[in-house]
Amino acid sequence: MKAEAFTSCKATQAMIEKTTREGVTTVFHRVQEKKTCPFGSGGTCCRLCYMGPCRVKDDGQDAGVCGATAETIAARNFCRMIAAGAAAHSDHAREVALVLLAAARGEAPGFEIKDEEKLWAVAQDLGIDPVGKNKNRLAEEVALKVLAEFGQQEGEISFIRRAPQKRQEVWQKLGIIPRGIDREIVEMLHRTHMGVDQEYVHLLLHGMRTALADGWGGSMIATELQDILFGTPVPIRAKVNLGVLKPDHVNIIVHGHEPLLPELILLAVKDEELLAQARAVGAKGINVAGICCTANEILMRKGVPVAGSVLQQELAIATGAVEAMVVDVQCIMQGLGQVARCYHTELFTTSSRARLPGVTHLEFDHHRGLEVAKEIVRRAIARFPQRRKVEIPAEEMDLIAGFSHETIKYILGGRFRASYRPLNDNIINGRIRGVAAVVGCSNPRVRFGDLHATLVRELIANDVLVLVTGCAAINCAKEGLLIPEAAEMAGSGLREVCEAVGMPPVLHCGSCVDNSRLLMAATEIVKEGGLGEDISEVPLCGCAPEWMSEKAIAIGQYFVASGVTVGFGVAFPTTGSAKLSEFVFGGMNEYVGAHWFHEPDPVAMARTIIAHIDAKRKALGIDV
Ligand code: SF4
Ligand code: WCC
Ligand code: FE2
Repeated sequence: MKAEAFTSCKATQAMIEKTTREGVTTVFHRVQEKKTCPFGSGGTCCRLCYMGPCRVKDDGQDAGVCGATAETIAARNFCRMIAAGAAAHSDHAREVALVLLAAARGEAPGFEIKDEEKLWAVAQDLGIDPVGKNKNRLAEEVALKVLAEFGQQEGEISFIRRAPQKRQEVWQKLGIIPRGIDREIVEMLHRTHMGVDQEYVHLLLHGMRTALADGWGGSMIATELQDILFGTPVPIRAKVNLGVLKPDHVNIIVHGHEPLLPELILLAVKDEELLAQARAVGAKGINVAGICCTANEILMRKGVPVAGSVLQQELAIATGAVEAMVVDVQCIMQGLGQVARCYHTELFTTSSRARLPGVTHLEFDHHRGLEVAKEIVRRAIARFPQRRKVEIPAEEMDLIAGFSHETIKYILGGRFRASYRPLNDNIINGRIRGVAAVVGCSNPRVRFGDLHATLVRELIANDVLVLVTGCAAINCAKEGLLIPEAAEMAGSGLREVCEAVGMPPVLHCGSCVDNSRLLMAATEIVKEGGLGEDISEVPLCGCAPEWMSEKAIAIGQYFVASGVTVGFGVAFPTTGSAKLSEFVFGGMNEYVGAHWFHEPDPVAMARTIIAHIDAKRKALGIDV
């Protein structure tokens, strides 16, 4: 097996070769064995009832046993992906809200309210008067209000009111303002049950409502409450790629999505007693590194090194240098269990919602979270002497992260006149052509890391400022795109702006739930003035060239519903139905002023994004 065929990342290549040599199976090995099913891939395989399952051809004649047509089946499947993605982000948010509540009540040792400024801002946006309340009382009210919005049955979720007025009117007119987070997700599952909603536009409108309940609901709540608990990110330097693992340290990897337990592990590794134990087994210290969004969370706020993105989770263990890997929810591959058994790594599942067969379960309970964290560190130390077959790739790269939408304000506007004015002015005068969000996963069905890097290089060379989150951010960081020196690859306009303030041309805005920061950044641009009155007028575009998860579909749909056109690579789950594809790739525009597009080639995707940005500039009368 040729490792170069799968990735341009040298560290990944080395570990693919190592696992192949050692007879260990990873995602890169399995993907070769599994052929995709064209019906499933295009969205026209229905298994919603057992008169089927039915695979339906898109010939205008064929239908499932119940009479469901290709567009109905594909729409239902697409909407279920949105519901699952929204559920994942929102259930993560719920967990954070419960921890905030416990912290406010003094019932969660190790957690406290770190960012009072954010707490005040969030309280006000939730309609809570913060005046005269101490931080714990205020945090308690915020947590209770947010928790109530999950189960709210009528009215509107609060953060919707953060959006530009014109955007809210678009949603109002379509009747798609989310009433409560759980309600929209449940209704989406109900509507897509056999024999309920069978009109694709009607289905997709509720799909948008469900997605909005994620972007302006669950995801935004997760971001905001995590900032309250752990601090709003500011620019910070760190390192990325498997080379961050240390040969002479106990290595602990935190992987998954909720930064709750990982924050406590970071506290635990400072414990003198545990450090002494580590030294006693011959280690120089304890090194914590992240994978996936857990990595992004603690990178953004603490500068903790990132071992890799989603496709490197098994490979990290295969270095033979990882004593413990701690996982919680989302993007955890079951294959990890098998890989861990081939080395000395102890793998821990920690969420009450997720277990892996044959894997140690040590549940994170926020009432005794610090004890759980210490127990994990202790057990990691005990594994250190059992290392074998160690080979840590040399590759590591510098990066700067920490670009919250608040930070973008300071960095461009300065501490005293923090605003989006300079960004807007630079877009208007054409130094910055527009803004592209490059987000989402990595997928072994396309060459890992390559698509992100090729696309982003093309964008910055054409003066497009790039905002990244999730695994896309990690992949771009590995390519050296997240350091100020990367401005040398940018077009002359963007380069000038970056050099003036010392920022990279690609800004790391956080984890996947932090895509909500991008909604806020887009809103700030609109509110600053001069670039239209709605998000759909701003020269902006979103994309996920290497996407794979249902969460990515939910994110894409809330961007589109918020007025940002979004391109996806790999394959697209509506292509089995021409009618549905016409709607999502075009017709949706008439409803929300934005649409999806599908483009597997990264250079072509960059061209489409640039053309879209140029069209928006033209409409604003600022084409230069
Ligand atoms: Fe087939 Fe209709 Fe049942 Fe789907 S809902 S499996 S199309 S009969
Ligand atoms: Ni978000 Fe995609 Fe990574 Fe998982 S961590 S793999 S959803 S981008
Ligand atoms: Fe994520």
